[in-house]
Amino acid sequence: MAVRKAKKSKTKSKAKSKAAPKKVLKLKSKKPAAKAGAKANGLPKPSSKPFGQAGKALDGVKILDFTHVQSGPTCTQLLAWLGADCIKVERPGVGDITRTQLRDVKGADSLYFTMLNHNKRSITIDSKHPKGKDILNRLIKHCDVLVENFAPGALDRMGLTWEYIHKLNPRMIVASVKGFGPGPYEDCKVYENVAQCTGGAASTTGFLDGPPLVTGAQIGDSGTGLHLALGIVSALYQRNRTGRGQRVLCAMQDGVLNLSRVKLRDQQRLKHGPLTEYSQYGQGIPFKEATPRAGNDSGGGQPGWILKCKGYETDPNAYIYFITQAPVWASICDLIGKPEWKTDPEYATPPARLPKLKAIFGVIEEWTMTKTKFEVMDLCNAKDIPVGPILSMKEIAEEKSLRDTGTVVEVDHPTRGKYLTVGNPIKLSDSISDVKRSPLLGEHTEEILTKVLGYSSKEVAEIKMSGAITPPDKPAKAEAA
Ligand code: CAO
Repeated sequence: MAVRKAKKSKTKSKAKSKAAPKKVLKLKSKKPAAKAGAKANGLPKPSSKPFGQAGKALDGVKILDFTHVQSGPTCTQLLAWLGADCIKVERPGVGDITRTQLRDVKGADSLYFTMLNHNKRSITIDSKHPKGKDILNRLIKHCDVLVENFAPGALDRMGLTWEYIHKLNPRMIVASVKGFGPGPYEDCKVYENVAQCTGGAASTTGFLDGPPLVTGAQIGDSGTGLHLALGIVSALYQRNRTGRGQRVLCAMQDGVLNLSRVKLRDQQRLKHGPLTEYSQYGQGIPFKEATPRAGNDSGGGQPGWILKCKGYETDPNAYIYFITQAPVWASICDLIGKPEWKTDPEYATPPARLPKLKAIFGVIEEWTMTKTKFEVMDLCNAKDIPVGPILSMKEIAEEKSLRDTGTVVEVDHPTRGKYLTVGNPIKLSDSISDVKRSPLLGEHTEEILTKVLGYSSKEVAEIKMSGAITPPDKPAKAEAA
């Protein structure tokens, strides 16, 4: 193997050296390298401001946020944390349906809503009202990106087709989450678990002898929101060259499948024999046509399993994920009191261990059950053995290091008081995220109408009277009286 690699690199360097003279000539014809570098790609001179004090990554980007529930709001919240001005349009009197879903504090926006809509401004507009449409037209002209995750066809039914938006503002990027891409299911409404099931996650999650399982991580909603955010930032970058907007579509099925990529890998490997790292192989259970559910087997080449720790009888999270990584096998044997396994040919090599993984993990578990999950963590990490304690949400909420990095943040809210949220998991050294509470319904309606869209106070009064920004059952006239 090593000889082959060396040969390859020799061939490469030969090819390079043949092409080299041309490049040297080109460079010579330019200005000195340092000066050319400073002007590369038309970039400004590197800022002399301290890191973190040169604004935010997406400063100046204006988002018309037409999102609701989870997938779309996750995306726009990320963009807002990165500095974009996010104007969330909500239906008068109702708002994003999650404001009232799973409510824990009477009369206050739910945690479902508050934890997905930080750093945004809220404007209420009836998008089907003629005056509401006028406001939306102004917003479309003002903003760089429209993000939506309505049911298929809903945006068109509001009159906001791609053709209409593109004509009004050719620079606008229109980004959508839908359940499915074009095809037989494109008109279907989709929620998280539908996406997990249709994207290949559920059929490959759970135990072999049980039904398919959905996972607690919101890979369909938040996962697709993440994908969409990358699509939007890329479209903004391309717009710098082309000057025009484009459509960005992320289907939740596609997003889940992207995250289940290794399972499609395994589907194809099945043609060439059993999947030896799946524990059913060691148990002599034949494989069928499709990638099976693998329980807690690790997805990669290093066998792993969840093992009981001290206290598991009463604590549902007294478990640890234990990986029998080959290079540290000897350390594992010493730690669990099985030094003889280091040299026994039945245990010494990964292929010899594969058929008896269940029994091996059983022996390791006898050891882990004598320790707490944190003791196992400390003992194993001291020997470079990869393990992961099963952390409860309570433990995560109380974890100091996550507070210190801003990954878990305490936020104050005028109607619900203090609550915990997950801050921006993407850390940029020159664009520091601060987490601001979610807006109350319509909190910024007047501010946006006057300061952003330039309506006069007389016009705002007229708009209010028209019912375009107020709930239908509470006309502005009655409110004013
Ligand atoms: N003014 C007036 N009408 C408004 C409005 C506003 N500001 N905001 C929304 N509406 C209207 C829409 O126009 C739509 O009306 P029509 O159907 O009559 O045209 C209506 O509200 C409902 O919108 P919707 O169809 O998106 O909402 P729903 O509750 O019926 O469906 C969901 C919800 C999530 C299933 C659907 O939006 C969907 O499939 N979205 C795409 C996939 C997605 O993001 N799913 C993730 C959801 S999180 O688990």
